[in-house]
Amino acid sequence: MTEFPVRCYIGLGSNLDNPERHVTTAFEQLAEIGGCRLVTHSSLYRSDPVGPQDQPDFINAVAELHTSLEPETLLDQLQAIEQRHQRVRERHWGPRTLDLDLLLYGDRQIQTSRLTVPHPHIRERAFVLWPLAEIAADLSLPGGTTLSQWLALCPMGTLEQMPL
Ligand code: A4P
Ligand code: MG
Repeated sequence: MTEFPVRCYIGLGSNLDNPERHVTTAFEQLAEIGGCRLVTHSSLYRSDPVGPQDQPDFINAVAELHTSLEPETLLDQLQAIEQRHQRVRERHWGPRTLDLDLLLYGDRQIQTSRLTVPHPHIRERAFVLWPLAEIAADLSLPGGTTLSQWLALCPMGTLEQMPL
């Protein structure tokens, strides 16, 4: 942890063009970012789209990354990986080949023009909270709550853990 002192969690999502492949390839690409170590990642999860319904189901997962990069430098690296997946931004909450969200950056609360951390919608999204709980069940969150408290308010809904 000393070389890469900050523990981060990254949310991965895809619903286009073989989503499982996009997400599993992204695990490998996260592991290759300089200044970071990929510690673990969750299983893959399938769920109905949140937001516009006229799009395919999503595959989601969460990865734990330890890093020495500053938050916006890490965001640059995440966006570079999205670009390698031919990510096209067409509509808000619309379909995408790969979305990488910086969910948590240590216990920091960040608000800049490019970055809001914790990611603004985490606490109401089963497709983030349940994969996070798989790899970090005892997590405390900035502001003094715990992941268990958020999970208690967020049913799994259509979320399904996929077999390995
Ligand atoms: N940005 C600000 N904070 C962050 C952060 N913590 N991590 C900025 C990453 N980026 C952050 O992102 C737009 C801008 O947000 C970036 O340029 C960055 O500077 P985007 O990914 O281009 O925009 P978006 O995808 O339209 O918005 P966002 O907020 O990433 O979408 P969401 O909230 O991820 O929602 N249903 C299911 N079942 N599973 C899903 O994964 N995803 C979405 C997208 C909708 N429905 C879904 C899923
Ligand atoms: Mg995003």
